[in-house]
Amino acid sequence: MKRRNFVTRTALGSLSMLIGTDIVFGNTMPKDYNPLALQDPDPFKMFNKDRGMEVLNDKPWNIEAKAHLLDDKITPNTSMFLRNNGLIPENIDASTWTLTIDGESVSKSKTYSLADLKTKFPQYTYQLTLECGGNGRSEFDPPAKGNQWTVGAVSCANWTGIRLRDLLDDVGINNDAVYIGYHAADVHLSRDPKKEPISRGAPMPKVMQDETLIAFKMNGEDIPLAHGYPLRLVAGGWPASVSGKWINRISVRNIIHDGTKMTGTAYRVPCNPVAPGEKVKDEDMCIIESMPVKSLITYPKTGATIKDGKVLNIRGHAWAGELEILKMEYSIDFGATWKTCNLEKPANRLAWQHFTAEVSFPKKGYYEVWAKATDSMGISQPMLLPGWNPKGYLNNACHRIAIKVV
Ligand SMILES: Nc1nc2c(c(=O)[nH]1)N[C@H]1C(S)=C(S)[C@@H](COP(=O)(O)O)O[C@H]1N2
Ligand SMILES: [Mo]
Repeated sequence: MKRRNFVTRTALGSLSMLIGTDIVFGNTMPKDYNPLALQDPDPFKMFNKDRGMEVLNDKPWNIEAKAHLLDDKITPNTSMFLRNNGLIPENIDASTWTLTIDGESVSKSKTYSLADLKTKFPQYTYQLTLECGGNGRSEFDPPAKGNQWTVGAVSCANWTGIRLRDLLDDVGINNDAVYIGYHAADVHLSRDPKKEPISRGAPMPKVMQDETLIAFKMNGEDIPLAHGYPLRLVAGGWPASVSGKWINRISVRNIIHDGTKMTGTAYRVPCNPVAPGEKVKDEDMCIIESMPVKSLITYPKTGATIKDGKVLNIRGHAWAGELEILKMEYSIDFGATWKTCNLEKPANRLAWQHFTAEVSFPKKGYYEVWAKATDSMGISQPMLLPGWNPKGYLNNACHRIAIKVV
C-alpha cells in the first residue's frame, strides 16, 4: 500500500500550538498544507504594531496610528504608520545588498556594499519628522481618492545613517545635477518587474542638507523590514514619499526626476488656490516640498472625561517642515480665544517639538480642545480645513479632541 504524504506528528504539534487548539483530524491533513486559520495574516503581529492602529488597506499594506498612540517623544515602531505603494520585498539579504549611485550627472557610477557605507563614512543620528503628504485626506470635501488617512500618518523616529551629501562627494557629481531619484526593491502590485511602485526624489539643496540621511538604523536598531530594511533615504520635513524605503539605487539627474509618482498630479498641489472640486491642469500642479505647520494633541485621548474643578494636563507635538514652531496655543471655545502652551525646542532641525498645557474649564459640560501651531514665518494652522486640492494633500487643520467635564 502506498503511503500518503501526511503531516508529521511534530509538525502537527506546532501547527496546533499556533492555532491554539487541537487539529482533530490532523492525522489525515496533507503534508505542507497551511491550515486556513493560519492563512489570514495578522498585520499587528506581522508588523509589530499596536492593536489600536487602523488598517486602511491590505493590498498594499497601509496602517495609521491614532493621535493618542503617538504620545511618545520619539515614535516607536509599534505606533509608526505604515504606507506602501507596492508589495514589501521578501528575502532581503543584507550581506549582499548594494547601493548604486548613477545618473546623467555622475561621470562614473559607483556601487557600495552595506559594509562600505557603514565603515567609510561618518554616521549621524537625527530625530526626523516624516508625514505622508496625504495625512488628513479623509476630511476633504469633495473627497479625494486614495487612502483615507485621518491624523495618524506622521512619525518622528531617531534615524541613524550617513549623509547623502558625503556619499555623493565620494562618487563625484557634475555641476548640472538638479535632482536625485531613488529606486527600491519593493514590487509593483501587478508584479511586473519592469514597473516600479514609486520612485521619487528631491532637488539638490534638500539632498545636500546635513539631515538628509541614507539610514540603516531606526531607534537604535536595524530598520524594521516594513519601514525600509536594510537601507532607507530619510528626508525629514518633506512629504514622507521622498524618503524611499529599501533603496538600492540613487540616480543623480540633470532634470527633475521623472520616476513613478513624480509626474502628473502625484504629490502635487495646485500652484495657485482653486475652488473645491475645480479641475486643475497638470501643468498648473506644483511638487510638494516642505510640509506645512501642524500639531497633534497626543494626551488625553479624545472623549476623555475629567472631574469638575480639576485641571486637565494636555500634551502633544508640533512640526512645520523645514521651519521651526515658534508658538503653540490651545482653545476651549471653538477657536474664539486662544491661550499659550509650553513649547520645547526641537532636538535637532526637522524634529517635531513637544508642548504641554494646563487647561481649566469654567463649569461642567462638553468642550473641545483645539490646538494651533505657528511657524517661524508667522503662519498658523487653519482652524477647520486648508484650501481644497484634487488629490487631498496637506490637510494641516487644527487637531481637536472632545472633553466632558462631569
Ligand atoms: N520604496 C518605497 N519607499 C516608500 C514608499 C513605497 O511605497 N516604496 N512609500 C512612501 C510613502 S508615500 C510614505 S508616506 C513613506 C511611509 O513610510 P513608513 O511606511 O516607513 O511610515 O514611505 C515612502 N517611501
Ligand atoms: Mo505618503
